[in-house]
Amino acid sequence: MITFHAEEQRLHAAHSEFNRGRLDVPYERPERADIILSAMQHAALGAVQIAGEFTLEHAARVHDAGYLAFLQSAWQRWADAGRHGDALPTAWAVRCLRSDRIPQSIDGLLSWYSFDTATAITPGTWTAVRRSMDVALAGAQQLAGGARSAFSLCRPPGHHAATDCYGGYCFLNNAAIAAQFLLDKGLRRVAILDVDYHHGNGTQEIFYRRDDVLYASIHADPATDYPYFLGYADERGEGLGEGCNLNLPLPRGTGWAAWSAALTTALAAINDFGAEALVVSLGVDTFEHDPISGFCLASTDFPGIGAAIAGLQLPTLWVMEGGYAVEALGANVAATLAGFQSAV
Ligand code: SP5
Ligand code: ZN
Repeated sequence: MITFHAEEQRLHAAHSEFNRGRLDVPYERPERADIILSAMQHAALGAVQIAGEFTLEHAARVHDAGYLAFLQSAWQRWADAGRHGDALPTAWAVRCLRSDRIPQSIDGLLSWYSFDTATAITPGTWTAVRRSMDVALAGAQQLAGGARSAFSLCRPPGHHAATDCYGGYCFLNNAAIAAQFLLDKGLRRVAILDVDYHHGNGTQEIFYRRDDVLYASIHADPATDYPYFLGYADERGEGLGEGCNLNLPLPRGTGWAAWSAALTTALAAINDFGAEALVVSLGVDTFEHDPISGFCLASTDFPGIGAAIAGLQLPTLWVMEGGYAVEALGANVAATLAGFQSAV
């Protein structure tokens, strides 16, 4: 399988993220992509290539136009206001406030379009985000050209980004943009399997009322874990999309036995849906030593994820999402893809 990446993905580099009452060094940092790239170069799973450039029209198929205009201009507007540090929101239009007027000020806009304090906009964020989208689309293009699989080494990740808001280290929803690209190339049904530790609230929201994309996710129970407000099992899709959303929340402490049972359930749903291609939102923050997560998968479990997914026998695009245990990140990603490759 070809791995796609882009150097400019490093340019998104925050100074800090706010968690638990303190500013931490960001968990989602540029070296993550370097580490995974190096692992892929050594894994001999196939060629490693720089992604070409795609137009923003692909993003506009799943994101709001005003949101895209905001993301492109946010850093400049922040700098024009005389700010130098990370651009972060400070207030949100929650239940007791008005949400019928889109603010005009940069501070109002940062709040309007975001949902957490851990996702800073920095001078290079937009360039990195655009290239991360290119990386996803380069992989999707491979599938559209008949490839059995491709790996899009995206950074920053995407699955928390919704139609018109960012958060969870995510700005453009790379997996959703790739899935939409495949539909626009003529596929009728695409499934997205999200194995990141966190629920992909953005992907769910984007496709919630549609019947051409099945979203299936295995993740930490939102009762205890980020993103807290979405990811429960009773979210099944709405309208046309009813039955096209499958959430499989699991408790903290879940290990391979229960996790792989949920994977079997998700794969059966994807098979029943009649998907013509699969996009995998690949997070390896399910790893037992991940610094922000609570599942207990061992490095030796990851090949089994890839092998089980190969059993679907679908064209499969792997899109990188989370995973923060940098010492094991490269090995865990390469092991997952190697498990897939040896089973196809
Ligand atoms: C793509 C992805 O995996 N995004 C995850 C975003 C999670 N952000 C909130 C993390 C809260 C971490 N709590 C700190 C635990 C320190 N031990
Ligand atoms: Zn995650």
